[in-house]
Amino acid sequence: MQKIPRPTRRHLLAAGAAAALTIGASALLPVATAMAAPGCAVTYTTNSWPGGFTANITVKNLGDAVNGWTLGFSFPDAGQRVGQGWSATYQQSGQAVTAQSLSWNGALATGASTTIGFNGTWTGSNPAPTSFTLNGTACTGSTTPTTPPPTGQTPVAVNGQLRVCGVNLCNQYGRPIQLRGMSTHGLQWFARCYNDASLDALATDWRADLLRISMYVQEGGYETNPAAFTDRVNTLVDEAGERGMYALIDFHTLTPGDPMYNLERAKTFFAAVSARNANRNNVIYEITNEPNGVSWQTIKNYAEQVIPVIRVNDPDAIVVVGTRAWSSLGVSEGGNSTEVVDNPVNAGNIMYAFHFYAASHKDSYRAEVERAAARLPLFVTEFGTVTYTGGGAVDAASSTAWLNLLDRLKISYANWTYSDADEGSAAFRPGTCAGSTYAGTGVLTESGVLMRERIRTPDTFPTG
Ligand code: IDC
Repeated sequence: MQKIPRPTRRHLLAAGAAAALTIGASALLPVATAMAAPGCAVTYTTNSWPGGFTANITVKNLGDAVNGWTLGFSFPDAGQRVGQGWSATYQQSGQAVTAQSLSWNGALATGASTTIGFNGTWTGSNPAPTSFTLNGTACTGSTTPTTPPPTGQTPVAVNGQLRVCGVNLCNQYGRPIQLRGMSTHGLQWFARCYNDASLDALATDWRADLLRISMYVQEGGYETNPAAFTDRVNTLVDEAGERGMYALIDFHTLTPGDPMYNLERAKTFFAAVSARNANRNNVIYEITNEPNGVSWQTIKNYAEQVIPVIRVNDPDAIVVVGTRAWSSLGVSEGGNSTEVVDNPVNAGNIMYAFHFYAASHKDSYRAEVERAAARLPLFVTEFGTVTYTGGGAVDAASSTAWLNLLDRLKISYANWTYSDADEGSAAFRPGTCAGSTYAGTGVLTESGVLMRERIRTPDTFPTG
């Protein structure tokens, strides 16, 4: 077999590849790069049903910056047709299709990506196109970062793309499931707790299904450096995906309690993360953590402005909407779930958040959850075993009553927090994240021991 030299930096530059490519990144390129510039990388994914499909296409520019682009590809089957599209102007002639950029997404810097899509129809079969061009140059690169598709029996491998069915969270087989996992603490404070060893422990020792990525917006969070926090979230989505866990992207609004205060930030953030993660099947979007001091109508208005921003890029992902009074379905401000049942968010494939802290919220809250769960798809995106301050002693009896209820109703949950914060709700003892050991019970607090025990019991994910 002919030996093909590993591409050198000079080869890459001579071939017109991105100057921004580092030596490290060059290892990700196909060996053929030595001869031809990759130009671009494309991922094309579809959701298909008899006669119809939705396609999402992520285009990554690996060549020089462009200002205006045309993506070209051919359908393998003569019966495949482009219908209504978004984020590009589509034309089809025979089996050849072009998608032309719009004014707002025409500029693509080296290394930048954009996501477009369309609804299509098919008659014979619906295979994905096998080659693409960007402004005439063949797209032979690979989209990076690439997360190898999870294999084996991980939660994402078994359940695939989730969707809401009735009041349940359902897997790719349309069967109700419960996801059990942990929430990060604020990324601005506890980034050191989310590393390979801690995430390995979460996936394999805790056998968690879910990582909630808690990105505060205020308190030194997103608003102080949107690009860096967006990157950090995307990296954690990849880390969760590599381990076969779902990632719940939490836009952690808290103070002020009016989500409208962060509406523009939310639109910017969710446009970015939904475009970046459109082709992944492990992402769930939580658009506001704990609205408080505002009406349900205000939260609903916020949701109806943010959800379309996500859906344009990632039409099939589940979105979770926070509820009134710190996501208590209104209860902590004297209301109840009827306000949501009577006036639901005008969007499909959504769930409503419920939060509790076991030492503070007991029977009356449990009764309301049981009542609401018959009518609304609920997701406990955050809860603690302690008081609502995040501190104090573990209330084991109330925590167990809650967890039994959630298990019985198949309500998914994430526990606050997978961190070594010096407070009762944290799973790790203070100082743990300065070390390298996360598995086992030696590093855990009382809350951590209780939660690990519950989360690591075997899942029952139906596959038929
Ligand atoms: C708490 C943290 C604590 C931090 C505080 C303020 O545990 O270290 O100082 O936030 O940012 C929530 C919130 C969550 C709170 C948690 C405990 O979603 O941000 O975390 N809690 O108070 N709702 C109810 C309780």
